[in-house]
Amino acid sequence: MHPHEGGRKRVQAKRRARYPSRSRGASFRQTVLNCIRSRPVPHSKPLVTVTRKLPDIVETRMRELFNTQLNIDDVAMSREALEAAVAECRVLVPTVTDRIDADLINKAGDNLKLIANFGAGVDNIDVDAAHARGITVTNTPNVLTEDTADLTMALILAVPRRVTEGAQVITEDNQWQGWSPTWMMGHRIHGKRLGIIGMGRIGQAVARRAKAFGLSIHYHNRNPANPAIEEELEATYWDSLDQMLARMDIVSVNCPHTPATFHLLNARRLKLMKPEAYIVNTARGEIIDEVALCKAIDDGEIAGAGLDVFENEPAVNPKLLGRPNVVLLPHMGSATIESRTEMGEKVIINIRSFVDGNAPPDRVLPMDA
Ligand code: 8YV
Repeated sequence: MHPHEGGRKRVQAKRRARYPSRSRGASFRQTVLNCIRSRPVPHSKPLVTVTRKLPDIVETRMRELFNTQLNIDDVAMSREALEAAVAECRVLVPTVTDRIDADLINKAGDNLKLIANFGAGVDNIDVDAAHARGITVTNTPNVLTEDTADLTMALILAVPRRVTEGAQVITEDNQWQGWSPTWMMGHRIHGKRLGIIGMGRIGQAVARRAKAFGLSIHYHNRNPANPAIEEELEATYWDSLDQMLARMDIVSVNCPHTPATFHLLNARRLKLMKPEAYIVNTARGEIIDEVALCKAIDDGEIAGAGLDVFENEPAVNPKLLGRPNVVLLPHMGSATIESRTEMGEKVIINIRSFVDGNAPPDRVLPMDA
């Protein structure tokens, strides 16, 4: 054998292992062509329009993955700007501050195929109109549950225990005259009854916290919760919202805003509540008739309110302002870097699955589904 023969055979064997088709006689060029043909054809990146500034880490990833139009200034897009966006983009990423109604959806171009909402609630979107145009709608459930429940609990504590009122006493021009046995007395929450309207994910997370604070859990929902959950929370189901309202010390609104829950708490229902009862809302302002709520507080029909959401955001009924028994927060239930980042991640997963031709995990189904 030639001195190099053994080496050449080893190289040929290696090549055969690497390029099996060559060993069957196909030319090297053919092999390369086959490889190229079997590679997925890279499709152009979809145009994704994001209506508000999102956490940097989310925006960076979106720019890597998609042809992304960002709103760096974070000024809410005008109606005209939204119309121009939907006429062009393949995916729209709106937030609670954008009204994606039937009129806007009907102005969308044929390209628009997905509305990937940055938020769990989709009352800002006419989902039926989107479906009628063959546009898929997704949202971002789960990831904001715990943070929203924390903020709800903060309001459940803040109103009866006069937390913001107390915090205003010690400011730079310290007004505090010193401790007194009868000053800043609020009301105990331990042992009181909490009535939760809407026992979904957030309602249950609120119930878990409230139970640990010694509140007894009552709830109203379209259907009773799973028996295992009722047992865990020692929760009492009220089929009648009216009857529940009349017996609660604190009422927490945790249901979505739909046509069925618009003004669910109207003047008549607010009158059913005990005059010592408080109301907390971290869901949507539209669920409570805000004018009726102001009147109920004025007339002493309820003892106070803790509100994170309002009927006409960002406007707040002036009658709610400057009251010691009303704590107001600017829609910040999910405002943690963790929630907002995970909401962004969900948006990205929904878009990617959709673009890849798969069903996005957080599809919003038609209302009557
Ligand atoms: C979000 C919310 O901040 O997700 C929701 O439904 O209410 C908020 O926590 C807001 O909707 C983002 O669009």
